[in-house]
This record gives sequence, C-alpha cells and structure tokens, in this order.
Amino acid sequence: MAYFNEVTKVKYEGRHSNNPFAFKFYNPEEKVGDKTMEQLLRFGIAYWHTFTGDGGDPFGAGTAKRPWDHLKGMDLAKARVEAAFEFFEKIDAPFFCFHDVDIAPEGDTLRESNQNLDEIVSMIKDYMKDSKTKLLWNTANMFTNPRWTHGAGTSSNADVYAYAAAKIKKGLEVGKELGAENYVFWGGREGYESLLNTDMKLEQQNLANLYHMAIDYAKEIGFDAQFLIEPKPKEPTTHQYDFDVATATAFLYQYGLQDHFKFNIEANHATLAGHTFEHELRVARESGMLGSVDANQGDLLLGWDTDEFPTDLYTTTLAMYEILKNGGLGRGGLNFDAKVRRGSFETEDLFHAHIAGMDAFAIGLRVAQKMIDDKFFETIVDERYKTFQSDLGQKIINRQTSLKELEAHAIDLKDIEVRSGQVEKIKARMNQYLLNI
Ligand code: XUL
Ligand code: CO
Repeated sequence: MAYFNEVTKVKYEGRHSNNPFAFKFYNPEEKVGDKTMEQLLRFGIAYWHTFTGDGGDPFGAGTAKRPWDHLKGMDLAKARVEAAFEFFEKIDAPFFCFHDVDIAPEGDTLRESNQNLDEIVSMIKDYMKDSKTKLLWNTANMFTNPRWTHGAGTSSNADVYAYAAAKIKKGLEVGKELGAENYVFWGGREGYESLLNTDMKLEQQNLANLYHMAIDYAKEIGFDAQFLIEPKPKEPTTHQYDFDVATATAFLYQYGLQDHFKFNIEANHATLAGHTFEHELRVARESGMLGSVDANQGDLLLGWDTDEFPTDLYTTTLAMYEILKNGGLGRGGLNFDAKVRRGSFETEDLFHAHIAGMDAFAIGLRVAQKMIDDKFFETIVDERYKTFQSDLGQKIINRQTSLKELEAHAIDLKDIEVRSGQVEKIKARMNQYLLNI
C-alpha cells in the first residue's frame, strides 16, 4: 500500500522551480569542496515527529491526519514502518532516527515491550535491505512513562534505575542489529525540581555509572557506535544536569567519560540555554566533541521547545560554517528533530517541511563553503588578534611570561591602538554572501 500518493520522488530542480515537491537548493550529487552535498549534510528523519507524532500540544488534542490513523497497537506500528520507508525513499533520506517507543508499543512489562520491539526491529531490518536509508541513531525513551517522573539514571528509586539500565541494554542491542552509527543519550528527566529533596551528588554519580556500564556493554557486544550526549537546559525538568555543552563537558571530564562521548547538538536546546546554535557547535568543536546535530529551530518569541523545521538561512549558514570547520560530522548527521506546526496537519506538509529544511541547510552549506574558500572569517580573526603574533603575544600564548614582565611592558604605555570589531561591516558582507549563492 502507498501512503503518500500525492508525491512521487522529490528531485532537485534548481532555484527557479515552482514545483513545491522539488528541492530548489539541495542537490545530493553536487560537490561542495571535495564532497557531495549528500555526504556532507547526512540528513536524518526523526521517526517520532514524522510518523508517531499526532500534532497534539499541552493545550489540545492531535490534529494530524494520517493514512494510518484507523489502526492500533502492532498493526499501527507496522503501518508506520511501511509509511516510513516509502517516505525515506521519496524524500531521498540517507538516515533516520528513533526512540524505542516510537517504533513499537510498550507492553505491561519490559519483557513484553521488548517482544514488540523485536518484531518491529526485524521488520525494519528487512526494509533496510532494499533501502539506502541507514540508522543514524537510536535511543531509549526514558521520559514519557510515569515511572520516569523523578528521572531514569538519576531517579531516587533503584528499581527505576534498573529499568533504565535494561532499556539502554536493549537499545544498544537494537542499535547493533540495525547498524546504527550513533547512540544518543538525552536526559529528559535527568535533573531536579527542588534541592530540598535531592541528593545531587548521588544522582550525578549514578548517571555517570550508568554511562560507564553502557560503554562496557557496547564493547562486550561489539557495537561500535559513537555515543552522544544531547544537552538541554530545561523542559521537562526545571534544572537539567546536561544544561549545555560546557556543563555536560565538565560532567564528562569529572567522571572520566570524555573519551567515549561526543555531543548531539540541537538548535532549539541551544536557544533555550540562552546561546545561539552556532555557539554550542563552536564549544563542542573546540574540544573535538562535535558529533551530530538535531536540526531544528525554536521560536525566539516563545520560551519553549517548539521544534520547528529549520528555515533561518543565517543560522543554517553559521551552523554549516562550524560543521565544515570541524571537517564534517564524521559518523553524525543532521537529524530533523522537528515537527510540522499543529495547523499543518495534512500528510503533504511532511514533505514541504523536510524540503524546506533540506534546502535551508543546502543554502547554508554553499554559503559557508564560499566564506571558507574566501577566508572570510579567517582574515577578520587573523587581523583582530595580530598583536599576539608579536614577541610579547607569543610569550603570552606559550606561557613564557609573568605578571612582572607584563607589568614592565605595560607600565608606561600610552598609545594603545585598540581597533574596532566591525561587526556591522561583517554582517553586511554576510548578507552579500547569502544573496550571491
Ligand atoms: C527532546 C529531544 C529528544 C532527543 C532524543 O527535546 O530533543 O527528542 O532528541 O531523545
Ligand atoms: Co533532539
């Protein structure tokens, strides 16, 4: 059965195309630098938003109209797999991502849930044999069910902790079975509400121990995926332990986990933390920990995680700049952790949304590559830090000086030439780059 009859395969038709079901800028085979767009962008489809989500929000029921709506339980789960692979083929997606509960319904016990999962995983495995779409990452949902109300790896209850450990164990086995490139840990409820009832030290230690056990088990079963932490400052938990990349980096170093993890950076999580998307990418890149990206955008007028499809070209450009400077995303990719708006409830909106996001990142990629080729930012930065190329500057950089020596240099200085940062000139040039793609 076909679920998306209104659309045949989405192809690149160029910037002047009026076909809403065509890419205007994403041309998978086109080379940018020495790699193709497909190799550089590595787009992933988020199963939960596109096939499981129904458009509901905290104020109202789901609005989405989907051709699988009449089904229930395992029949529904199977129909979603069929629909997913039809969608992947039509949108030409190289990757997809899921949580365990997105693909198969939970049973009354973990044993039952795992049986459901096994059945769907083997169906997915069969579909993957004839599909180019690979698994970018999978994860375990440890935030929806009421048992996670006080956290999973940071729960105040040891049975809940054990349940979380068992879900991760299964997640790693599923990842191995389907050849996942990465495994994600997003700590939805790993944080606290009030210090008055919280043993923060114990919770964080337990979480670190869980990660160590996951590393050991992946090794034991020969699952060599890259482990990723996905920071988020709040929502659902008030004080989230993985607040942002810098906070999570400190956690990883504190518990000896730094060599085993990279980051999955989500744009909307960055803005919730009071950062830009590109800031989080830069912080991770500087420490060699930029692993993968959840490509979406938040509504800056709203203070919550709206998970919109990314369409802001300024941001996609600055993000692609960081990614290219990182030498790409390695085994990571750009996963659209994004959902169509509640008012965009028709099935074809799923295509419009992904086309918009893929084109926005393709534009970002082209512009960022051009800026790198022209050494646009490098020249600005080199010029700005030029004084550090002097003897004095080199001594500072190499820690070969002292407060005494620097005082001797500074004590009679009169005419220090501090130059303008020229941010407005730089932004105006960036707009020129954006218009000239
Ligand atoms: C929640 C979120 C998650 C993770 C995976 O904000 O981003 O969907 O990406 O659990
Ligand atoms: Co995410």
